[in-house]
Amino acid sequence: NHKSDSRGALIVLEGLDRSGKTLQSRKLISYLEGLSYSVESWRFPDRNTGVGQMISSYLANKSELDDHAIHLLFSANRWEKRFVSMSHALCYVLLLQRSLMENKLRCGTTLIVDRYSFSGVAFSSAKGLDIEWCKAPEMGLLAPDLVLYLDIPPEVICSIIKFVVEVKAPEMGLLAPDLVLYLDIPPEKAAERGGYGGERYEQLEFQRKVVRSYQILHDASWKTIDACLPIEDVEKQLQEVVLDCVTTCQKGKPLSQLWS
Ligand code: DGP
Ligand code: NA
Ligand code: NA
Repeated sequence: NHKSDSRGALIVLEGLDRSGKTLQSRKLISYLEGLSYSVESWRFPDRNTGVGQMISSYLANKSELDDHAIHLLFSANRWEKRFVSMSHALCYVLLLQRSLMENKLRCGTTLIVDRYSFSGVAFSSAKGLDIEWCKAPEMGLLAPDLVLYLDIPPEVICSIIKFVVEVKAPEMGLLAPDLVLYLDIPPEKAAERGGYGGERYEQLEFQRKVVRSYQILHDASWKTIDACLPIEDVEKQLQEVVLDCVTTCQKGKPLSQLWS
């Protein structure tokens, strides 16, 4: 069935701090909305969740955490947006529920995501952590296939199990983006931009290491854009590649998992 395979695109923006990701995400959203596409703006870390608040306090130097521990918190922050839990219905169908992210995409909504797992690996490996160790929590957590809270009538459980079997085993890992837009800026140039230095990682020497880590992660899904060009030029270039990607996904390009 061709039509039901049509979906939104998963598009990620990556780059050093102050490379212009947030501004360009906003511009992409209004561009796609102007063309009547269904589109949402996401960002990682999402500082609004409980985990996100711990990350935010760490970034503001208000708390100290072991490098491994903070790496796992950043990853957990992506996993918590991967799955839907039906806590309000007194039952939890984890993993076999379509993910929050996957659901949006399958319903035809394109997601423009400001940072994703690549930031996770680039920033933690820049501290000296092993790159494969950094990738591991992004690739696939072991989780229960089904957890049912038993305080509901058996008939309801039966219908949930039936639903679960029909949905089939979904992807175990985080979703791979259809397109990674890398906003390329020399660390020295980024440091000259306003607001720099406010958070933990915004230090020139460290950002130089992040660039090297990003270079290792680069693959065919990446598109590098010169972030030193005037804002309007960056905007134009992004619009072109994004439109192309959205069209391909509309035609039913299958979803895939990150680093699998
Ligand atoms: P932002 O809100 O985009 O300015 O990101 C906050 C900072 O956190 C920024 O310096 C990049 C860094 N960062 C983003 N995601 C991750 C991650 O998954 N792991 C680590 N270690 N750092 C990250
Ligand atoms: Na930042
Ligand atoms: Na940003």
